[in-house]
Amino acid sequence: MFIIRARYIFLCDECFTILENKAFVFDERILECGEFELLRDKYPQAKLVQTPPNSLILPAFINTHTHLEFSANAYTLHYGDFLVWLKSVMSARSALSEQAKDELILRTIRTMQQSGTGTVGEISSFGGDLRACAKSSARIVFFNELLGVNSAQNATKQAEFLTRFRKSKDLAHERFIPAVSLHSTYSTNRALAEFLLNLAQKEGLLVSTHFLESQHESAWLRQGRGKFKQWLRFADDNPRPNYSIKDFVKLFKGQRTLFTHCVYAKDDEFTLFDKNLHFITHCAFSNRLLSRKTFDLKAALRHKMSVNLGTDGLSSNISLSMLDEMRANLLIHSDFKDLSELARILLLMATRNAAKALNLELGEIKAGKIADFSVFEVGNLLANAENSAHKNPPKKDTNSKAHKTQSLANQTLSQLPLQFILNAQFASKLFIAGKQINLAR
Ligand code: MCF
Ligand code: FE
Repeated sequence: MFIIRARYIFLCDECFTILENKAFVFDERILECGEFELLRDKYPQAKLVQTPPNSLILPAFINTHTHLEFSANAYTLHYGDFLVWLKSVMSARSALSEQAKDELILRTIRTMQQSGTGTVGEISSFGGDLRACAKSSARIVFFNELLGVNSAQNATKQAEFLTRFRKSKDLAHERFIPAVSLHSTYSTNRALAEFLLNLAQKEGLLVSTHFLESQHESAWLRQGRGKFKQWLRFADDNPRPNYSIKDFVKLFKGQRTLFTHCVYAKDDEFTLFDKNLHFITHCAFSNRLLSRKTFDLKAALRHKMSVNLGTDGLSSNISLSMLDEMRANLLIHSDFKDLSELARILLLMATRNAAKALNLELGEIKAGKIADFSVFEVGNLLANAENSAHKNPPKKDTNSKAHKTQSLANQTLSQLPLQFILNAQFASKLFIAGKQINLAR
C-alpha cells in the first residue's frame, strides 16, 4: 500500500476538479483521497512515494486507437488524400509490418508510457503485434481486425481471423484484453460484418471500427460514386456499397463500439448512435493527413456523444504521445473560443471518456478506481491559488478586493490544464494498477 501527495491533482471528474496539496492512498486501486496528514495517520503502513516539488498527478492517458504494426513508417506512406494513402499502404504494408519486430513495438509502447499513457487500444491488422503487446507492461485492449470485400473469400478470412483471435485469447491477462475490429464500411461485406459482430456479442467483446473517414467513403456510401468505385473494381466489375450509413450503424446495435473518425458524419447522423454504447474516437492529426476535413467536435458534443482521443498509428501521425495529440487538437478546433475550456475537454477525452468507452474502471482519480496514474513536474504558476478544491471558476463579478485576489487565484488555476497541455512532454512517474512502470529512456 502506498501514499502519494502532489501540488496539484487533476481528478478528471465530470466538472474537472483540481485539488491542491492533497494526497491519496492506493494499492491496485485508489483507496482514499484527502489531506496528507490525515491519510498518513489512518494508513500508517502505506509507503510514501516521492514526488517532485511542483508535481501534478492525473489519470494515465488512454490512447484508444493505434496501429503499432505500422510503427516503422516515417518517410514511406503518402499523405494528402485518403486513397493516395491507401495505395501506399497496400504496397508498403508487408514491408512495414516486417520491420515492426517485437523490439520496435515494445520501444514504441515505452515511448508512449514516457509521455504518460497507461492504456492503449491497439488495432491489430496481422497479429504481428501480439507477442509484444501481451508481454508489455502497458494495459492493452487488443482489437483483432477483420476485413475483406470479396464474399467468395469469407470462409478463408474468417478462419484466418479466428486463428489470430484465439492466439490473442490464449495470451489474455488482466492488462491484455482481446477485442475485435471491423475495419470499415468500404473494406468489408455484410456477411463478414455479421460474423464478427455475432462473435463480439457472444463473447462480450469490445468492438472498434473506422467510420466516415474520407470524402471518398462519404460519397461512396451516400451516392455509390467517387473514387472508391474505381478502387473496388479489383473485387467486383460493378461494385456497389455494402451498407447505407444507417444500416452500418444498425449492425452495432447493443454492442459497445468505438467509431473512429466520423469526420464526414452529418449533424443529424449523430442521432443514429446509441449514447450509452457507441463512442467516437477522434484522431485529429491523422485526419489532417488523410481526411481533408476537421471532425466537428462541437456538433458531436451538442448531440451528447462521448468522444475520446486516439493518435491513430505512425502510419498517419508523427507521434503517439497524447500530449502532442492534444496540442494538435488545440490548433485544429479553433471554433472553441475558450481555450481553457477546450483544454479541460481534451484532458477528459484522453482519460475519463476513453475509460468509459473501453469499459475500464479507471480514467479518474477517485476511491475505487484502478490506480493507473502519472506524475508530471510542472512549472510555477503566476499566483498561488489559495482554495484547495477548484471547480470551473465562478463567473460572478464583484468589486471587493478579497474577491479580486480569489478570482486571480481561480483564473491562474483554471489556466493549468491548458498550460499543462502546452508544455508537458514526459511523465516523471507512471503507475499501472498501482505498480510503478520503468520509464528509463
Ligand atoms: O486509421 C488509419 C486510416 N484508416 C484506416 N486504416 C488504417 C489507419 N492506419 C492504419 N490502418 C490500417 C488498417 O487497420 O491500414 C490497413 C488496415 O489494416 C488499411 S486497409 C488494407
Ligand atoms: Fe486507424
